[in-house]
Amino acid sequence: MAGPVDLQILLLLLCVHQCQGHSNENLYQAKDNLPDYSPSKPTRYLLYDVNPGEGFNLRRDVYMRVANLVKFLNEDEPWVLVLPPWGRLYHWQSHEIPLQSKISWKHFFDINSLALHAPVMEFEDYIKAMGNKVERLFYLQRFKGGWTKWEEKMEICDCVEEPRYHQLANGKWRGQFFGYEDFVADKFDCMSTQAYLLTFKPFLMKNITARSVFLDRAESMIHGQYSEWSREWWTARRSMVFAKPLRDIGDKFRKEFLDSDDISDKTELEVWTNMKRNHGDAKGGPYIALHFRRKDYLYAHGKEVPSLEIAAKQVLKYLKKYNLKKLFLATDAPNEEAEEFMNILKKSQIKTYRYRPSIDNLKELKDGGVAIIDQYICAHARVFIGSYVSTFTFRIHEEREILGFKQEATFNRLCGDEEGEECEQPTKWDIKY
Ligand SMILES: Nc1nc2c(ncn2[C@@H]2O[C@H](COP(=O)(O)OP(=O)(O)O)[C@@H](O)[C@H]2O)c(=O)[nH]1
Ligand SMILES: [Mg+2]
Repeated sequence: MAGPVDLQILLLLLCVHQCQGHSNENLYQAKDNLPDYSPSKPTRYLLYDVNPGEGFNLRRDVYMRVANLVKFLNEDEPWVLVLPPWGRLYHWQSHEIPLQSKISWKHFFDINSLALHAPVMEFEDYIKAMGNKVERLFYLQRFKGGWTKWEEKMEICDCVEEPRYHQLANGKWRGQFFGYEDFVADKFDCMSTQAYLLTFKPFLMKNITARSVFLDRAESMIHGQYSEWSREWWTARRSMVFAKPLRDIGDKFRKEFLDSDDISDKTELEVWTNMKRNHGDAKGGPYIALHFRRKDYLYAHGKEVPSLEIAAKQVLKYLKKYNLKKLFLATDAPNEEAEEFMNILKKSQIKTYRYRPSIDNLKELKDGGVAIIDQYICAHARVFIGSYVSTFTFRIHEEREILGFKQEATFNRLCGDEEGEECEQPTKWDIKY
């Protein structure tokens, strides 16, 4: 039987074999490639997409990585980040809305705020400027044979799995491209990567001359050690301000049903680059907000998702502790399930509020807009309770860190029935400026 060392050599050979047929110049070595600075270069464009199975809130994290890459590129060369249109997400299932695709970023986020961090443009605007194509397309993949040891490396290689692109008779490449049927890539390659996002910078500057570059499976790019990266991560995060129309709807709901407004709650927004709050500056509206993740989480995290009865019991305890009477509920639960939960709380004289748009509003806002309004209202509560390892919950934690809430009012979660009420609470994710 092969020992670990033999196995490593074997895997290495396999990889070399796998990559044969490509010239050596495809092998990219980070250390040898320091960028040369030339201030008069024309603007270049970075496009990206994410594994189709990923949800809305992980995609927001991938955006932060790519935005930081573009920010760092701009220290030496002008690059613009092209925002991947939203759509066809697994969770966006409202049957009232025919097709949730080709949704621009301005629908969900404040583009001017994003642009204060890194230059960005919508995909539609890119097409107007550069046509229905991108010059180079890289499908990021793991190294065949997996990880041997951690070292940064990137290599243009044969595809490890069947890629979601195919070549047309004219030599161009077709793929999903967010549902834009006429969009093509001039040249397509699979690229094995095991690298921090900063390492993509010299690669893009030195090894590639294309004006436009598309990185698919951009979630493979990693930020690096959180201890070294936390400031950059939070700067990108702070720039992701929700779109004004969504905030306005959230504010109206807060005022109308929850006696909550920014002046009394001490949650006024400023331009994010000027905004710096301490823990405890924000007070929040007189309600508790709960993000109760159900649906696929019942199967994926059954042990940590409580029954409705036990969840209600936990919520009542929080309401009592903070002397509050109102609950705001954000959930992906089917309606009947949510109603049942609310009825349990009603028996204890607790009034539960949910944001429920009319069908016309839903068509306008789309599932993503409703999700953001839910997150926004949760972010403004006196106390927040979230769901175990939900990225939807994590984005609310961060929003509350930005607003300046006390951490004990933010980093709470429901405990599963078997876990008991003293279950491990979420890691406190300190904001860094
Ligand atoms: N409106 C609304 N949608 C939710 C809520 N919880 C989950 N969802 C939907 O389900 C998706 C959850 O997927 P994701 O963003 O990946 O978060 P995660 O799966 O909880 O980590 C969200 O993007 C929403 O579309 C909620 O409280 N309110
Ligand atoms: Mg998810």
